[in-house]
Amino acid sequence: MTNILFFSSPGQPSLGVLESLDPLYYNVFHCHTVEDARRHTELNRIDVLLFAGSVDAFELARSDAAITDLPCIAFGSNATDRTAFIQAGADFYLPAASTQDDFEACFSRVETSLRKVEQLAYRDPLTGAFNRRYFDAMAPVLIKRAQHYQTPLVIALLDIDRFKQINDTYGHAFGDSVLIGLACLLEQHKRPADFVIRLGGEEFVILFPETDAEAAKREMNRLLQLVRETSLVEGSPYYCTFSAGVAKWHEGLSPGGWLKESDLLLYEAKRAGRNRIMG
Ligand code: GH3
Ligand code: MG
Ligand code: MG
Ligand code: MG
Repeated sequence: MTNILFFSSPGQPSLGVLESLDPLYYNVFHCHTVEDARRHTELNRIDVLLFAGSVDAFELARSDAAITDLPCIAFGSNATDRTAFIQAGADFYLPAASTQDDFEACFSRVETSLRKVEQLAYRDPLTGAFNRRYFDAMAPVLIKRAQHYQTPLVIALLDIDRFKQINDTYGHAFGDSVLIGLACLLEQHKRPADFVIRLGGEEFVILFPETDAEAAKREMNRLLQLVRETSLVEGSPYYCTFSAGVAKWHEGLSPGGWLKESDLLLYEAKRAGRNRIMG
C-alpha cells in the first residue's frame, strides 16, 4: 500500500490523473494547509507528496518539518515553473495538464526509488525483516493512531533462548540460518496487520495494532508453539524456543519507554525458565 499526500492550494482543481490509481494499492490523503498535512503525516506513514499550486505555496509547505523530506512530484500551471519547483525541492515536475501516461511514467520512477530507499533504510540485510529504523519510524505513527482512534496497541519483545550456544556449537553461519528461518516463519504466520521487526541480534519486536494485551499474548503463544515445532534450518532439523515480554502502550509512554517495559517482562520470562510469554 502506497500512501500519497495530495497537497493542493485552496481553489485548485483536483488532478484527474489521481483517479487512475487503483484504490486497492494507493491511499490518497487530500489536504490544503500545512496543519492538515502535518496531521496526516502523524497518523499515516506517507510515502510520497503530490503538490498542486503556486511555487510560493510549495516553498511554504516544504519548509514544514513534517513534509520536507518526502519525495515529491509538483504540478505547475506553466512550464516556466519547472526550474523554480525543482529549486524549491521538488524531485519531479509535471505540467498540470499532463496526460495519464506522463503521470504514470513519472509515478513509476518515484515508486522504484521509494522501494530502493525502503530496502536500504528499513530492512535488515540478513533476514529481510524490517529493522530498528523501521520501528523508530513506525512506532510514533501507531501510537498517534491508538490515541486518535482510542484503540489498544501492544508490543512483544522476543529473544531466542540460549542462542549463544547455537553459535558456539554449530558456528556463526548456522546461527545466521536460524535467524533467517525464524524471521521467515514469523513473517509467514503473523496476522496480516501485525509487524515483525528485527531489533538487533536475536531480538525481534512484533507490533500488534488494534489488539489488546490478552489477544497479543494468545498470538505470541500461538507463534511460540509454531516455532517450537518447526525446523528453522532447511536440511538440518533445528528447533529452538524463545521468550517474550508483552507490553501494552499507555498514555505518556515513549517508544523507548515502551520497549523498556517489554524488556523487563522479557527478563522475567527468562528468569522464570525461558520458553514462555510474560505480560
Ligand atoms: P538467553 O536465553 O538469556 O537469551 O541466552 P542467549 O545465549 O540467547 O543470550 P545472549 O544475549 O548472551 O546471546 C546472544 C548471542 O547472539 C550473542 C551473539 O553472538 C549472538 N548474535 C547476535 N547477532 C547475531 C547475528 O547476526 N548472527 C549470529 N549468528 N549470532 C548473533
Ligand atoms: Mg538477546
Ligand atoms: Mg541476552
Ligand atoms: Mg537470547
